[in-house]
Amino acid sequence: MNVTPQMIIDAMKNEEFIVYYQPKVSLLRYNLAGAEALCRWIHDGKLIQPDLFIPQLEKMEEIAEFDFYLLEHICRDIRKWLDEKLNVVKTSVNLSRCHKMNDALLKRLVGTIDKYRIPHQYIEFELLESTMEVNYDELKSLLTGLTLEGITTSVDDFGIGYSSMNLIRTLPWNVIKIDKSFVPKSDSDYRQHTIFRHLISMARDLGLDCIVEGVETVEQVRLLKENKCYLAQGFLFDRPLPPAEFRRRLLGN
Ligand code: G
Ligand code: G
Ligand code: MN
Repeated sequence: MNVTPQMIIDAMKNEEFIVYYQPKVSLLRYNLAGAEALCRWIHDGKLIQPDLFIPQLEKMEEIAEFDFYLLEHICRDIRKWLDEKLNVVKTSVNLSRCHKMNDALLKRLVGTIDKYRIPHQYIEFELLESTMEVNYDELKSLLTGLTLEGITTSVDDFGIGYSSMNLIRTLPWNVIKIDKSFVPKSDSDYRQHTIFRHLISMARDLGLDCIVEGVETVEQVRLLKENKCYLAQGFLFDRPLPPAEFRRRLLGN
């Protein structure tokens, strides 16, 4: 699909983007422990998955406005659920690495969350592992600012970027989200198992929360628990759910 800036601007204006919510599950009691907000695009009557347009969008300036647009929608949903007195859970919001990581970004993120009077503990930002282009000092200042606001941050897709170790050595993250490609698919893959085990224990020893994404089998759940990782997100539990369906999950929570 060939996406142009104008298409994105029009789609935002026409409210064609919607937010799905994928549950994060606690493996201690199998209850709802959080959610990740993931966008979908209803274009010409079809539901378009983000990997068909986000990579192109990330090459355009519009990605910044797009993230804010999504954040507004997410805050609006959470406000509605809070008003309904549902047991709201922390929702993580993907933040593109293309933003200019400055004070203005921090102010606008917090400003949006506050506009909807969302208590800060209900929001987390997921940032992809840094690539070479990210300015380290700016990223540090953004993460520190969010921490001071009581908003948690998570390293998304941990393990597949270029500079993972450097990124977690000195920056104040709260959560490491292990990329789905690191989840062992068979018992016999020694290298895969070893890396997986050590990623989880490293996160724990650093005092970071650890969640594994892409959990698809009962066997993988067993492996997570064996390694004392008790948070999972994946198709075994739920796919990303439309808001009405996710709301029903909150009702039962
Ligand atoms: O299901 P999934 O196909 O939902 O998402 C594919 C990719 O698109 C994910 O890697 C996710 O980080 C990215 N993505 C989904 N929603 C958003 C969003 O609102 N903002 C940004 N920047 N990326 C998103
Ligand atoms: O932002 P991030 O890359 O973490 O987005 C999560 C992506 O992982 C989304 O595209 C989501 O649909 C996808 N995903 C979530 N659970 C599973 C799963 O169990 N298996 C696979 N293959 N993909 C998943
Ligand atoms: Mn993510």
